[in-house]
Parts: sequence; structure tokens; C-alpha cells
Amino acid sequence: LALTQDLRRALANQEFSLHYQPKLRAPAGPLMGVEALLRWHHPEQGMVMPDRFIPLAEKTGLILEIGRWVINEACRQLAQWRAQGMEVPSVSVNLSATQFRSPGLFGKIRDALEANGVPASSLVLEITESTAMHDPDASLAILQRLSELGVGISIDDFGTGYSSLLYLKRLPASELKIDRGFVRDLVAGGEDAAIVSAIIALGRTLNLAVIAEGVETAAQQDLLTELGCTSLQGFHLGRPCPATEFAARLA
Ligand code: G
Ligand code: G
Ligand code: MN
Ligand code: NA
Repeated sequence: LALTQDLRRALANQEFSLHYQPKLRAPAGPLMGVEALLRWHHPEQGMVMPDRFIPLAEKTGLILEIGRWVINEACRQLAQWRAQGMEVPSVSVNLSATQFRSPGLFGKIRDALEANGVPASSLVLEITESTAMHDPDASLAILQRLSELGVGISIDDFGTGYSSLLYLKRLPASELKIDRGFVRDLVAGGEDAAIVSAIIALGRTLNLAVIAEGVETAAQQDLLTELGCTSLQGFHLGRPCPATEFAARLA
């Protein structure tokens, strides 16, 4: 309850920041883009992770204002990096279910791109498979409009929801992101390698890039590359970090 009260003041108090994690072409680069991950620097509790406060933000409706800040900040940072001569092909932003369904989303995205001089093709929106498949007809309409704008669409946590393949075929997505649940025990020799192969084959058929998340070891990196993942993301390839640190690492 107290945390919810604090969350109401967090935007005005400038307590949010974005961390950035690289998405690399398999096996080890070049950089395909970065995922922006929201962090809350609470005055007493220190850094609070999104798993703790995004649900509160969803419940209170604050997610719409916070989400607008995230989209704008990600675009602002990308423009700044480019002005400094850094080659960052794209920035990915996560959208919660409420954000995705809100009528103002399209305008917010268009405005953030325009205000920061960022081409739509440099922005990727990550929505989870469950969000996309919750009301597939509605999702299709929203995604069609967004993809006409030119932004990329990544289906996050793929494999954990219930995709209708008929809808997946029609969704104007650009990327499938294999959930880290399939990566964790991948090299142990169970069924996960076959599942990952099936997702990669699906991606090839539908002409979608396939990225694996949660890559924590060199063995996972090698096997995912061998199986045909186009891109990789995870602690082994780069931990999420503040923008200045990311720039220093890239240099
Ligand atoms: O680093 P990690 O703890 O950042 O993120 C945990 C979860 O929170 C992930 O599922 C991620 O998609 C989600 N998340 C991170 N940043 C954002 C954000 O800006 N908006 C939304 N809606 N979710 C986010
Ligand atoms: O669901 P989404 O893809 O948005 O999740 C991003 C979350 O995954 C963030 O919390 C981020 O910190 C976390 N993350 C990134 N790389 C790894 C990794 O290699 N292992 C684990 N366990 N989490 C990771
Ligand atoms: Mn994500
Ligand atoms: Na994910």
C-alpha cells in the first residue's frame, strides 16, 4: 500500500531510469539492438525491480503515464547515442497488457518518435505472447496499425502462452523471443532442444527473426546458434546496465 503511494510520486520525483541489455546477432554480435528495462530508484528501498512495481502500476492505471515516459526516454536515449556516433540499430520497449490495449498508445508512440527524430524502424515493441493472444482479433487490429507506422513487433516470452498458429501467421510481428524457461536446461539433453528447434522452424516459416533470452553460459550460446537462433540475449552476452555504462562498454 505504501509502495503504491510512493509509485504515484515516482515519475514527478524522477525516480525512474532505464537499463539497457544488448541483443546480439548469434553467436556473438554484431549488436542488433538493445532492450530497455525499467528501474525504480526508491528513496528508502533502493532499486526496485519491475516484477514488484509493474503489477501495482497496472492495477492503479499509473502504467499509462509510466509507459509513456519509458517510450519517450528510450527514443531520447537512442537519438543521443546516435548523435554521439554510436551504432545502435534499434531499441526495444516492453508493453504491458493495459498499455497495449489503451487507445492512446498509437499517438504516444508516433509522438515519441517524432519528438526525438527517431525513425519508426528503430523502435521495437515487445508484447508477451499471452497479451497478443488474449483477444487475438483486437490484437491483430492494434498490431496492424503499429506495423503500418513501421515499428518492429517482438512476441516476448514465446512458448509460455497459447498461440493460435492461425493468428500468429496473420500477426505483423518481426521477431519471436524464446522464453528463458526453454534456455535454462537446454544443454541438459531433455526436450527443450527439440522445442527450441520447433520454434526456430516456425520463425523461419513465418519469416520472423528468432531471439533466445536468458543466455547465461557459453554452452547455451553455442547450442542456440547451432539450432539456428538468429539473435541472443542474456547475462553471458551482456547484463542490463545504465546508459552511460552501456556506451562505455560499446566503445
Ligand atoms: O530486468 P527485468 O527485472 O527488467 O524485468 C522483469 C520483467 O519486467 C520483464 O518481464 C520485463 O518485460 C518487465 N519490464 C521491464 N521493463 C518494463 C517496462 O518498461 N514496461 C513494462 N510494461 N514491463 C517492463
Ligand atoms: O520478459 P523479458 O524478456 O522482458 O525479461 C527481461 C528480464 O530478463 C529482465 O528482468 C532482465 O534483467 C532479465 N534477464 C536478462 N538476461 C537474463 C539472463 O541471462 N538470465 C536471467 N535469469 N534473467 C535475465
Ligand atoms: Mn522483454
Ligand atoms: Na521474456
